[in-house]
Formats: sequence, structure tokens, C-alpha cells
Amino acid sequence: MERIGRLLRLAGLGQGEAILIHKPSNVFYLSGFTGEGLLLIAEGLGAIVTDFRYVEQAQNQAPDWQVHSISPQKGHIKLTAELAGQAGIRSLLYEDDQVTVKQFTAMEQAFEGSAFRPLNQLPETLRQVKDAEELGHIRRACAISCQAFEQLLPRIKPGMSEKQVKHDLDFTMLALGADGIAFSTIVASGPNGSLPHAIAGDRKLQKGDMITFDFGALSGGYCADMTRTIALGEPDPQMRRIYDIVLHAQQTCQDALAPGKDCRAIDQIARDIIGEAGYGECFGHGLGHAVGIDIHEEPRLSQTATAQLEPGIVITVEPGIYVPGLGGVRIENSCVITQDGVESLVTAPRELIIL
Ligand SMILES: [Mn+2]
Repeated sequence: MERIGRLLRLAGLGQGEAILIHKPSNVFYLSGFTGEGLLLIAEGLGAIVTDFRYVEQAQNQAPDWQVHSISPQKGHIKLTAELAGQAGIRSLLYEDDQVTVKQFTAMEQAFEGSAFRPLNQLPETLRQVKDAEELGHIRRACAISCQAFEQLLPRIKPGMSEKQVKHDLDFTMLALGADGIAFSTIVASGPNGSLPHAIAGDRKLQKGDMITFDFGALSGGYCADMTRTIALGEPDPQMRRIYDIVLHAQQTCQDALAPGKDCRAIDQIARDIIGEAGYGECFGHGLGHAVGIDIHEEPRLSQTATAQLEPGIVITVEPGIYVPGLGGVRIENSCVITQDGVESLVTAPRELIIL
């Protein structure tokens, strides 16, 4: 319940005010509950509203919380409104980036006479700085990902399809103890590498291909995120040069991470390196994003970022160059900001591997 205390302090809730949580990642972060349902939180009140399927699970995962089960006559919103009424709640903070218009209409009816205002992503603000337990999960997810990649490499052969390689990598992560896959694994070979979010398909690997792998294991509810680009046989000279530019950008930006650093300035370092090498137009996405329960969290390293780094933030550094018709290169580490600098949780080598 320590996270609830911090949330209540951050929100500065007064008498008769409560917080409603619908977003699954926030439900998990605040309560530990991984099933479907919502949270009603106020001073001295922590309630999970769920259905029959999850009652026992909620009691086990969130032993300090009241667990309430809906019925055919009383759905999530009606039951929550009843609990709020009993607690004297007249004002609610809700997730306006999650609740649907339909749900909000039902809330206004059920919580008759209550005032609603946006929660403004306060749980996500708390989630930016990871505690020791969270870092342990992300560290393990990254270690599994690196180990799986190392095991996969000798099995990659010309003639395999991107899909076959993807399934092998996913299976290897699971066999090594991952609870799941953090997001759909990207395997992009040859010219497909110019698509930053390519979908692994039936294209067969050929000698001379560069292949980009963007993947991560899930462990304890937390994501790893890493990208490596390798060559299957001697690559095209231009691709080799592109690799060296991206590697230089990745290393320079990662080394620049430290508490107090400006997220926008870090992104600019990559943009300057890639721009000066003549590929500015071929790097169209942000340099990185925080990672945790969700694969994409705040803060970001981007041209519009306003945040500064602080210890405990886990953030990716993933510059890339994408040339339509030719291919692409991206190299990505998930890094934790430490008291005086940075540590990469991804330990796989970044230098070009030629199979
Ligand atoms: Mn990423």
C-alpha cells in the first residue's frame, strides 16, 4: 500500500475525494492485481471491483485490498458508485486517457451528483522511477533476452523465413524462463529493414542480408526492449557504413545519459551525428522511450521532450537509419539511470556480428 500513499499525496486528495483506476498497467502497479477490474482509492480505502473469475486471484495478489464482486444486477460502475457513496465520496479523479465515452456516460449516471476531473496520469508519473524490485524484474527480462539472442545466432541460416526466426527467438525466451513476450518480435531482413516496425513475414533470409531483431522478454510483469542488427555474410558497403554511424550514435547517446540531463538534448546528439553523416532524413523516430510494465512509457528521448533524467528511470537508446529499397539498421539498449550515470541492462555486444 506504500504506492497508494504516494499516489494520494501526489494527488493531494481532500475529504470526500477518490481516485478511479481503469488502466490495467496502473491497476497492476498500484495493487499487484493482474485480472480485469477497476480500483477505487481514497484515504483509508482501497477497493478492487472485479467479477467472479478473478475474486480469489485478487485476494491472493492484493491481500491488503477489499475485493468486491459484481453481479448480473450490479456491474462495475454501479457497484463502484455504491462503494463510493458509502464512503462519502462526492468527487472523483479518473483516467481520461483510458475511460471510454460510453463508460464516462455511465459513470455520470451512476455517481449521480458527483464531480469528475482528470487524474492527469499521476500513476504514470510515479511509475517513471523504478524501485529495486521493479529494476530486478527488468534486469531479469533483459538478461533472458540477451541469452536468447546469443543462443539463436548460430541457428540462423540462409533459407529460413523471418517468421521461423521470430518463432525460434520467442520460444527460446520462453524456454529460458520468460513469462511471456513483451511485444510482437520484429525480424526484418534485407530491404524489409527499412521498415522500423516491420512485421516478420515469409521472406527467406539470403546471404548478404542485414537482419534487424527488435524484441524483449516479459518477466514479473516488466518488459525488456532491445534491438540488434546483424549481417548474414559480408554486407553491402553502404549498409556497413550505415551500421557504423548508428553504432556511434547509440554509444555516444547512451554514454551521455545521467541524472539531470535533458531528454531533448540527448535526442539531439543522435540527430546531429546521423545528420552530419548525411542520413538525417532517414532517422524519423524518437531516440528512445522509458520502459517498464508497458513497453512505451514516459519520459521519452525526443525532439519534443521536456523532462530531465533522474536515477531509477529505465529508458531505451535506439537510433536507426532506414533507407527504402536498401534496408535499415537499429541498435537499442534498455538503460537504467544510476546516481551518477547510466548502466545498460542489455549486455549483448553492439559491434556488428557477421554470421
Ligand atoms: Mn524500443
